[in-house]
Amino acid sequence: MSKSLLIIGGGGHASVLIDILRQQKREIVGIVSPQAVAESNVFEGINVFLKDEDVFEFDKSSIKLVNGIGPMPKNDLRAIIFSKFKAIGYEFETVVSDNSIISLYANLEEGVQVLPGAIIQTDALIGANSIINSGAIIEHGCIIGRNNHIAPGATLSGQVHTRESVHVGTGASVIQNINIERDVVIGAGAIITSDVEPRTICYPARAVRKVIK
Ligand code: JB3
Repeated sequence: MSKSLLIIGGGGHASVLIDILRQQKREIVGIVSPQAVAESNVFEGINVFLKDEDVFEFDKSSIKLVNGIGPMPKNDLRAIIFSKFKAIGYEFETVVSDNSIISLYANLEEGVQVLPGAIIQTDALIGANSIINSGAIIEHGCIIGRNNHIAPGATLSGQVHTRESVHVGTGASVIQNINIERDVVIGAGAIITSDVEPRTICYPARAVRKVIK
Protein backbone atom coordinates (compact mmCIF):
# COMPACT_ATOMS: atom_id res chain seq x y z
CA MET A 1 0.00 0.00 0.00
CA SER A 2 1.22 3.53 -0.79
CA LYS A 3 2.43 5.52 2.19
CA SER A 4 0.79 8.76 3.38
CA LEU A 5 2.49 11.94 2.27
CA LEU A 6 3.72 15.06 4.08
CA ILE A 7 4.28 18.07 1.80
CA ILE A 8 7.19 20.46 2.45
CA GLY A 9 6.20 23.99 1.37
CA GLY A 10 2.81 25.51 0.72
CA GLY A 11 3.27 27.74 -2.33
CA GLY A 12 2.42 27.47 -6.00
CA HIS A 13 4.61 24.45 -6.67
CA ALA A 14 3.16 22.55 -3.71
CA SER A 15 -0.36 23.31 -4.96
CA VAL A 16 0.39 21.68 -8.34
CA LEU A 17 1.83 18.58 -6.66
CA ILE A 18 -1.12 18.23 -4.28
CA ASP A 19 -3.53 18.49 -7.22
CA ILE A 20 -1.73 15.59 -8.96
CA LEU A 21 -1.62 13.51 -5.77
CA ARG A 22 -5.30 14.09 -4.99
CA GLN A 23 -6.23 12.87 -8.48
CA GLN A 24 -4.22 9.75 -7.65
CA LYS A 25 -6.18 9.36 -4.38
CA ARG A 26 -3.05 9.67 -2.24
CA GLU A 27 -3.51 10.52 1.45
CA ILE A 28 -1.92 13.83 2.47
CA VAL A 29 -1.33 14.15 6.22
CA GLY A 30 -0.14 17.76 6.20
CA ILE A 31 1.83 20.66 4.79
CA VAL A 32 4.92 22.14 6.45
CA SER A 33 5.06 25.84 5.62
CA PRO A 34 6.44 28.66 7.80
CA GLN A 35 4.58 31.25 5.69
CA ALA A 36 0.81 31.23 5.19
CA VAL A 37 -0.11 28.73 2.48
CA ALA A 38 -0.84 30.24 -0.93
CA GLU A 39 -4.40 31.25 -1.70
CA SER A 40 -5.74 28.18 -3.44
CA ASN A 41 -8.66 25.85 -2.87
CA VAL A 42 -6.14 23.03 -3.22
CA PHE A 43 -4.98 23.56 0.37
CA GLU A 44 -8.43 23.46 1.95
CA GLY A 45 -8.80 20.92 4.74
CA ILE A 46 -5.09 20.01 4.98
CA ASN A 47 -3.31 20.37 8.35
CA VAL A 48 -0.57 23.01 8.29
CA PHE A 49 2.62 22.68 10.36
CA LEU A 50 4.81 25.74 10.76
CA LYS A 51 8.31 24.40 11.39
CA ASP A 52 10.51 21.86 9.61
CA GLU A 53 11.08 20.19 12.99
CA ASP A 54 7.37 19.26 12.94
CA VAL A 55 8.32 16.60 10.36
CA PHE A 56 9.79 14.60 13.27
CA GLU A 57 6.26 14.06 14.64
CA PHE A 58 5.88 11.57 11.78
CA ASP A 59 7.67 8.24 11.84
CA LYS A 60 10.02 7.89 8.86
CA SER A 61 8.77 4.38 8.18
CA SER A 62 5.11 5.41 7.98
CA ILE A 63 5.20 8.44 5.66
CA LYS A 64 7.06 9.79 2.65
CA LEU A 65 7.92 13.45 2.10
CA VAL A 66 7.07 15.45 -1.01
CA ASN A 67 9.40 18.38 -1.74
CA GLY A 68 6.97 21.18 -2.55
CA ILE A 69 9.61 23.91 -2.64
CA GLY A 70 10.24 25.14 -6.18
CA PRO A 71 13.90 25.70 -7.07
CA MET A 72 14.79 29.17 -8.19
CA PRO A 73 18.18 30.37 -9.49
CA LYS A 74 20.49 31.33 -6.57
CA ASN A 75 18.14 29.72 -4.04
CA ASP A 76 19.22 26.28 -2.79
CA LEU A 77 16.36 25.70 -0.35
CA ARG A 78 14.83 22.82 -2.34
CA ALA A 79 18.18 20.98 -2.50
CA ILE A 80 18.91 21.69 1.19
CA ILE A 81 15.51 20.31 2.27
CA PHE A 82 16.08 17.13 0.22
CA SER A 83 19.56 16.37 1.53
CA LYS A 84 18.71 17.33 5.14
CA PHE A 85 15.77 14.95 5.46
CA LYS A 86 17.44 12.19 3.42
CA ALA A 87 20.40 12.29 5.82
CA ILE A 88 18.03 11.69 8.74
CA GLY A 89 16.43 8.72 6.97
CA TYR A 90 13.22 10.11 5.46
CA GLU A 91 12.28 9.08 1.92
CA PHE A 92 10.91 11.39 -0.77
CA GLU A 93 8.05 10.33 -3.02
CA THR A 94 8.53 10.53 -6.79
CA VAL A 95 5.50 12.37 -8.18
CA VAL A 96 4.46 11.66 -11.77
CA SER A 97 1.34 13.21 -13.27
CA ASP A 98 -1.01 10.76 -14.97
CA ASN A 99 -1.08 13.31 -17.78
CA SER A 100 2.62 13.10 -18.54
CA ILE A 101 4.16 10.66 -21.04
CA ILE A 102 7.11 8.66 -19.81
CA SER A 103 8.93 5.98 -21.79
CA LEU A 104 9.06 2.52 -20.26
CA TYR A 105 12.80 2.82 -20.82
CA ALA A 106 13.34 6.07 -18.91
CA ASN A 107 14.61 6.14 -15.32
CA LEU A 108 13.56 8.55 -12.60
CA GLU A 109 15.53 8.82 -9.36
CA GLU A 110 14.05 9.50 -5.91
CA GLY A 111 12.00 12.64 -5.47
CA VAL A 112 11.71 13.48 -9.18
CA GLN A 113 8.52 15.37 -10.09
CA VAL A 114 7.00 15.20 -13.57
CA LEU A 115 4.13 17.61 -14.13
CA PRO A 116 1.21 17.46 -16.59
CA GLY A 117 2.04 17.49 -20.28
CA ALA A 118 5.73 16.68 -19.82
CA ILE A 119 7.29 14.05 -22.10
CA ILE A 120 10.32 11.95 -21.14
CA GLN A 121 11.67 9.73 -23.90
CA THR A 122 13.58 6.44 -24.07
CA ASP A 123 16.77 5.97 -22.07
CA ALA A 124 16.49 9.36 -20.38
CA LEU A 125 17.70 9.50 -16.78
CA ILE A 126 16.31 12.14 -14.43
CA GLY A 127 18.45 12.81 -11.35
CA ALA A 128 17.14 12.91 -7.80
CA ASN A 129 14.98 15.83 -6.67
CA SER A 130 14.67 17.32 -10.18
CA ILE A 131 11.49 18.82 -11.60
CA ILE A 132 10.33 18.30 -15.16
CA ASN A 133 7.70 21.03 -15.22
CA SER A 134 4.48 21.27 -17.23
CA GLY A 135 4.88 20.57 -20.94
CA ALA A 136 8.68 20.21 -20.89
CA ILE A 137 10.21 17.70 -23.33
CA ILE A 138 13.20 15.55 -22.39
CA GLU A 139 14.22 13.66 -25.52
CA HIS A 140 15.84 10.23 -25.85
CA GLY A 141 19.09 9.58 -24.05
CA CYS A 142 19.17 12.84 -22.04
CA ILE A 143 20.86 12.69 -18.66
CA ILE A 144 19.48 15.26 -16.26
CA GLY A 145 21.48 15.89 -13.08
CA ARG A 146 20.26 16.17 -9.49
CA ASN A 147 18.33 19.23 -8.34
CA ASN A 148 17.53 20.45 -11.84
CA HIS A 149 14.49 22.48 -12.80
CA ILE A 150 13.38 22.09 -16.39
CA ALA A 151 10.76 24.84 -16.48
CA PRO A 152 7.43 24.75 -18.35
CA GLY A 153 7.66 24.22 -22.08
CA ALA A 154 11.46 23.84 -22.25
CA THR A 155 12.76 21.35 -24.83
CA LEU A 156 15.93 19.29 -24.53
CA SER A 157 16.71 17.39 -27.74
CA GLY A 158 18.42 13.99 -27.78
CA GLN A 159 21.41 13.16 -25.54
CA VAL A 160 21.58 16.51 -23.75
CA HIS A 161 23.51 16.13 -20.48
CA THR A 162 22.95 18.54 -17.60
CA ARG A 163 24.96 18.39 -14.37
CA GLU A 164 23.78 19.28 -10.86
CA SER A 165 21.57 22.30 -10.08
CA VAL A 166 20.83 23.43 -13.62
CA HIS A 167 17.81 25.65 -14.33
CA VAL A 168 16.46 25.58 -17.88
CA GLY A 169 14.01 28.47 -18.16
CA THR A 170 10.51 28.51 -19.54
CA GLY A 171 10.36 27.73 -23.25
CA ALA A 172 14.13 27.44 -23.70
CA SER A 173 15.43 25.03 -26.35
CA VAL A 174 18.62 22.99 -26.27
CA ILE A 175 19.76 21.17 -29.41
CA GLN A 176 21.03 17.57 -29.32
CA ASN A 177 24.29 16.37 -27.73
CA ILE A 178 24.87 19.52 -25.63
CA ASN A 179 26.61 19.39 -22.21
CA ILE A 180 25.44 21.86 -19.61
CA GLU A 181 27.69 22.05 -16.55
CA ARG A 182 26.60 22.55 -12.93
CA ASP A 183 24.83 25.65 -11.56
CA VAL A 184 23.96 26.98 -15.00
CA VAL A 185 20.88 29.14 -15.60
CA ILE A 186 19.42 29.06 -19.10
CA GLY A 187 17.16 32.08 -19.45
CA ALA A 188 13.55 31.75 -20.57
CA GLY A 189 13.29 31.38 -24.31
CA ALA A 190 17.05 30.99 -24.89
CA ILE A 191 18.26 28.72 -27.71
CA ILE A 192 21.38 26.75 -26.77
CA THR A 193 23.51 25.36 -29.61
CA SER A 194 26.90 24.84 -27.87
CA ASP A 195 28.16 23.46 -24.53
CA VAL A 196 27.73 25.65 -21.45
CA GLU A 197 30.46 26.20 -18.79
CA PRO A 198 29.75 25.89 -15.05
CA ARG A 199 27.99 28.75 -13.23
CA THR A 200 27.04 30.56 -16.44
CA ILE A 201 23.85 32.49 -17.12
CA CYS A 202 22.67 32.24 -20.74
CA TYR A 203 20.51 35.20 -21.64
CA PRO A 204 18.13 34.81 -24.58
CA ALA A 205 18.52 37.08 -27.58
CA ARG A 206 16.09 39.94 -27.25
CA ALA A 207 13.72 40.82 -30.04
CA VAL A 208 14.61 44.12 -31.69
CA ARG A 209 11.71 46.53 -31.34
CA LYS A 210 10.91 49.09 -33.99
CA VAL A 211 7.87 51.26 -34.37
CA ILE A 212 6.05 50.66 -37.68
CA LYS A 213 5.64 53.93 -39.55
O1 JB3 B 1 7.78 27.91 -12.65
C1 JB3 B 1 6.79 27.45 -12.12
C2 JB3 B 1 5.69 26.86 -12.95
N1 JB3 B 1 6.62 27.43 -10.81
C3 JB3 B 1 7.57 27.99 -9.87
C4 JB3 B 1 8.06 26.88 -8.96
C5 JB3 B 1 8.83 25.82 -9.70
O2 JB3 B 1 8.94 27.45 -7.97
C6 JB3 B 1 6.87 29.09 -9.06
O3 JB3 B 1 6.52 30.14 -9.92
C7 JB3 B 1 7.78 29.61 -7.95
O4 JB3 B 1 8.81 30.33 -8.49
C8 JB3 B 1 8.35 28.45 -7.14
O5 JB3 B 1 7.25 27.87 -6.45
P1 JB3 B 1 7.16 27.83 -4.86
O6 JB3 B 1 8.41 27.27 -4.26
O7 JB3 B 1 5.90 27.16 -4.51
O8 JB3 B 1 7.18 29.37 -4.45
P2 JB3 B 1 6.22 30.16 -3.48
O9 JB3 B 1 4.83 30.18 -4.02
O10 JB3 B 1 6.91 31.46 -3.23
O11 JB3 B 1 6.20 29.31 -2.13
C9 JB3 B 1 7.34 29.10 -1.34
C10 JB3 B 1 6.91 28.19 -0.19
O12 JB3 B 1 8.07 27.73 0.49
C11 JB3 B 1 6.04 28.90 0.86
O13 JB3 B 1 4.91 28.10 1.14
C12 JB3 B 1 6.94 28.95 2.10
O14 JB3 B 1 6.23 28.82 3.33
C13 JB3 B 1 7.81 27.73 1.87
N2 JB3 B 1 9.09 27.83 2.60
C14 JB3 B 1 10.00 28.84 2.57
N3 JB3 B 1 11.04 28.52 3.39
C15 JB3 B 1 9.52 26.88 3.41
C16 JB3 B 1 10.76 27.31 3.92
N4 JB3 B 1 8.95 25.71 3.77
C17 JB3 B 1 9.59 24.92 4.63
N5 JB3 B 1 9.05 23.76 5.01
N6 JB3 B 1 10.81 25.27 5.15
C18 JB3 B 1 11.43 26.45 4.83
O15 JB3 B 1 12.54 26.73 5.32
